[in-house]
Amino acid sequence: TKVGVLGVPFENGQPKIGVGNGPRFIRDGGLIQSLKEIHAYMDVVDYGDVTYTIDPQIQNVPNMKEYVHMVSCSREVTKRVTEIIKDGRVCLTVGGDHAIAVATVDGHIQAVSHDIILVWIDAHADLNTSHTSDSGNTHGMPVALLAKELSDYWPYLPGMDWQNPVMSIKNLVYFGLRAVDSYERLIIEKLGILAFGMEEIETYGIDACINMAFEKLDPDKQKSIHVSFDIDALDAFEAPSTGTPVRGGLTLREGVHIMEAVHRSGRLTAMDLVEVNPSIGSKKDVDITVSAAIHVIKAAFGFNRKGLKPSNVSDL
Ligand code: DIR
Ligand code: MN
Ligand code: MN
Ligand code: MN
Repeated sequence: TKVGVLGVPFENGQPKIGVGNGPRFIRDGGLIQSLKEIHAYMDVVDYGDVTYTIDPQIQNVPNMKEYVHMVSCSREVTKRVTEIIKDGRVCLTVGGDHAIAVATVDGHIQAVSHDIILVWIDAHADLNTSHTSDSGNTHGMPVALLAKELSDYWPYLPGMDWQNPVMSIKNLVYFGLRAVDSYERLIIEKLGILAFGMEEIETYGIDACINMAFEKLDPDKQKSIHVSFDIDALDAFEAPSTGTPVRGGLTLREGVHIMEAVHRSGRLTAMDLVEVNPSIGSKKDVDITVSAAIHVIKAAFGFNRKGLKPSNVSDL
């Protein structure tokens, strides 16, 4: 397996400082080594962190805080993600807040020239537009920016011309929802978006939910998969160091179970792990959150809880 790791220390999509240190803490927590230890064929390249300069031409947009930052950073992230995937690597992007996912999904779509499936694992739907958002925080907007079904609901977005809303909401599935705003709920129901919120996960169990999702979105098993994993999808006890924790969430085991199924599909092409904020909580909280993030990532890239067979023994 060839993996490319990209850090995006972006924190202007929401008001809490510290989430920009996510990439550093997750690397220091042993990310690269943990990936390399999954099995003997892991080929991991760390592409470092994305840097960007503000484009002075870009104007702000009402009710999109730090819009200019988001646009300037996104341009750079899209380019880098496209390059990594075109190099034949699965792109793992470590955030940073969730506003960066507009660019990672866009970069993925530009690299593969066919439909993708977007698996959005989050307590929140991130489906607000600048008109519906109560907070004006752009990390609550990425799915709405990507969805072509919602393109008419946006004002003109200067500097976003590179970003075509090419993603159909028909290729999206949510896992872990439990803090959904009223207009987000309206859109989910009106457009019939596939969503396994906490209630559905309790009703059917996590394994049935992930199987239903793949069967519905990609019955021919041909599309490449993008997973956007907001660490706040996990329960607040499992991942306390995050900007908007919500109780009653996924266990780490459920998060790992989803990612093992994604790995087994063989079609993971890009994954984001976002919203780890090392400035929130105690040192122990930060350690728990970072290690949860690494567990989820390892499962996505083939770590198996059964253990590995010794590589020099053909028959056991
Ligand atoms: C809320 C919170 N729906 C908003 N969103 C968060 O600000 O739009 N997303 N926390 O992760
Ligand atoms: Mn969230
Ligand atoms: Mn999110
Ligand atoms: Mn593998």
